[in-house]
Amino acid sequence: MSPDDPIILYGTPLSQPVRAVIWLLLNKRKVFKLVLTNPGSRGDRGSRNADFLTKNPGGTIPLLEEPGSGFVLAEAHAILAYLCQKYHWFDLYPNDHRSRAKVDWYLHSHHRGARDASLAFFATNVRKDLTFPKDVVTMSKAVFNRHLKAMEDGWLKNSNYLAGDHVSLADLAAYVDIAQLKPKFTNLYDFDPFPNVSRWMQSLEQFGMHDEAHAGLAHLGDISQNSPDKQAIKAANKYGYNVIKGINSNL
Ligand SMILES: N[C@@H](CCC(=O)N[C@@H](CS)C(=O)NCC(=O)O)C(=O)O
Repeated sequence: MSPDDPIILYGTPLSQPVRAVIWLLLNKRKVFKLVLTNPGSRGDRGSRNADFLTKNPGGTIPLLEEPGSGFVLAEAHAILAYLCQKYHWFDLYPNDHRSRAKVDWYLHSHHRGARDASLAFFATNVRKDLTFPKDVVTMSKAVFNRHLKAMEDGWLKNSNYLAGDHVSLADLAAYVDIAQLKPKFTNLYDFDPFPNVSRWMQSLEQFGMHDEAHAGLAHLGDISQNSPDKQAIKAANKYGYNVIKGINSNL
């Protein structure tokens, strides 16, 4: 591999943390190669096979790899922050200490907050091959509901976005977990009691490359009545992958 080869992102378009990284890269028109990697699988293209584990012992997607140097980095928020620092995308990850700390504040809180939306509502509907203990799902729902209320009555009450009046990495990270549940996508959550969160989600639809980054999710569609089967999930990931590939080949 040559250092001039595009950066590699391992993951799938339906994965929320992968989607945050995809959205950033598309928005910044940064060429990358998406290598489809199945979360949790020990198969050839899985995140738990021996080769993948040498790169990311945690066995999760997303994983970023820089050809040439062989530098690898996992954890979506670490990747987002790294990319912004490397390419000077300070509009989304400000350079001054206090503004950046506000973005980090939200990013750290996210892991036991908005992220719970994906276990409580998305994974339980989409990953029928996995069994989630009832108590764990109940707790995740409670954590997510409380987090959403904190967004509604706190972060988004007096400002347009999570870390102030401009879009930042905090918004991308939160949106991918939360907005996947709205009627336009999977339709798994009632946002009517949350007008500030609804207004915030609507604003982020205008953030460049929203539709392209969410093409796979839109292809999956409303799953509130019937859980998607393996074929539907595969087709959605493939659709999202082709949209991303098409954009990259035109950059
Ligand atoms: N905290 C991690 C979470 C990553 C994560 O949960 N990825 C899921 C897919 S959405 C995964 O790889 N699961 C496979 C597994 O844990 O075996 C991040 O933000 O990158």
